[in-house]
Amino acid sequence: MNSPKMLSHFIDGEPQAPASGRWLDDVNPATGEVHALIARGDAEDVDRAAAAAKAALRGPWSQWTAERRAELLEQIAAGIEARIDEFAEAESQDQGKPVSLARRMDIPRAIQNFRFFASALRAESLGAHPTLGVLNYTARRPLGVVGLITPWNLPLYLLTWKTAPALAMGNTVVAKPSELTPWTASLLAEVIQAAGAPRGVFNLVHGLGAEVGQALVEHPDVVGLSFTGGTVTGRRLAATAAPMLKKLSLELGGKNATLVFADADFDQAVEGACRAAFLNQGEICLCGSRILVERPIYDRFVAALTEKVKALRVGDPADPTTDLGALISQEHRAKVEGYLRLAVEEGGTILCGGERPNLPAPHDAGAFLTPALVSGLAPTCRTATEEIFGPVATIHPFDTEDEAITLNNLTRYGLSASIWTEGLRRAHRVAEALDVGLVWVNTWMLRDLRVPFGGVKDSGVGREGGAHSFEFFSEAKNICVKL
Ligand code: TXE
Repeated sequence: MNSPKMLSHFIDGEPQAPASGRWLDDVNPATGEVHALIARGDAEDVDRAAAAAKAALRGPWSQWTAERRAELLEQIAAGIEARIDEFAEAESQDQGKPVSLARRMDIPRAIQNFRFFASALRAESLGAHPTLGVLNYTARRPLGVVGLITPWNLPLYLLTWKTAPALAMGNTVVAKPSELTPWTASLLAEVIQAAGAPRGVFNLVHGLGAEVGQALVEHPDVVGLSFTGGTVTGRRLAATAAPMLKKLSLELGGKNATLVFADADFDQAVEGACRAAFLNQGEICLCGSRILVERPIYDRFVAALTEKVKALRVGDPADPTTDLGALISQEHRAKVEGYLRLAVEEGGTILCGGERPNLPAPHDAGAFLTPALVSGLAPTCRTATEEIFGPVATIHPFDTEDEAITLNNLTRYGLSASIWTEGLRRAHRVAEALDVGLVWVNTWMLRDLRVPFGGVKDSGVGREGGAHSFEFFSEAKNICVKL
């Protein structure tokens, strides 16, 4: 067997071993094999990274024009693109998702994040407010050293979604990817360096949330934090960072509804509900895991969706015909299975799925689970309202538009929803009434990077995307000139 890959920190322009000398296992969840060792960072490593980032803020980087930074982002995009297969393989092996999905979605979207923010930077214009004899105008400056903390479900995609606007605005970065999916972040650090970023502009510290994440949140030189992850972690992070008056962006969990009205295009709605529930093994904060269907089509819809879900192929992530790969870990699969037991206790019927598939070695040791659809549950029960973050969707009938809205709004989350209807007025009316940050009509997860992205209630605080990201990663300064 080859010796495992060593994923070091990347600090001040070079790979660096952890101060502790300790390493963590990086497990391929589809096989259970340890395929890399991860630097186990601690507060000392975070301190080194923050010092490098702080020094870089005062270095040549501070003299870079917006145009030059836009060119850097394009170079980074090209650097990822040139290694797209390597990135897709790494993402799949770390996360469990099908390689085909990483190749089609995660990595192209990461590339697009850099291209998009390069164009947005070039197109940016700031306000001026002239009156007789006085000119007020707005200038921007970077925040400074920013901490980016990202989760395991869309590792490169979410890290680049923060890194691109942070660099565009002239900040320096200390990134902390999930300890479960560190590999593509290490590849990204290589690409950023090769693209010509000055040393210390992008730093990466690997390790556990409680050790590296917490130290980053507490570090006095880190003035802004952009976090995507679980709601409990987000709350803890805010409890530490808010009293230090750090700027915070929190993108947290979701328990999103798919609302299907009787006048919807039936086949498109079935297809859309299936994709929304189970893409990426259901491990996306936007997944539609509560499917609400208007009573007249409920039985027919349940039958059609069950057939579709049963036809999804679970297995070898490298097989191009695979729809669902492995869940992120054995522990996470156990959590999801726990919710399926709870669903039965709560009176639900598992219409399909929820089983460990029989797969040949080496995937017999992987964290696979067949996609499950559950009916017969009260829409207020725990299974139907708590974030499971796996291949489990519950399905519920409703009778009126008002009831559908009430059912959507009763969870503590408020990230997204999709509405399926051919009724123009209804689509707008319902979209307005939902307590969420994002609504799709007759589609799901169709993304335009300019639009505000984020949730309400327990789904988070703040918005990312286009000008919203630029606003987060900069300080606006008003300059008033008496002419
Ligand atoms: O996320 P965590 P976990 C949800 C999902 C999942 C649950 C827990 O329901 O089952 O959250 O997942 C870092 N200070 N989502 O435990 O812990 C951590 O190392 C600073 C929704 O994996 O929130 C990782 O880099 N950082 C979600 C990041 O936070 C800390 C995506 C996210 O990990 C820290 C993932 C601390 N004290 C899970 N503790 C979404 N919204 O997409 C941990 N971290």
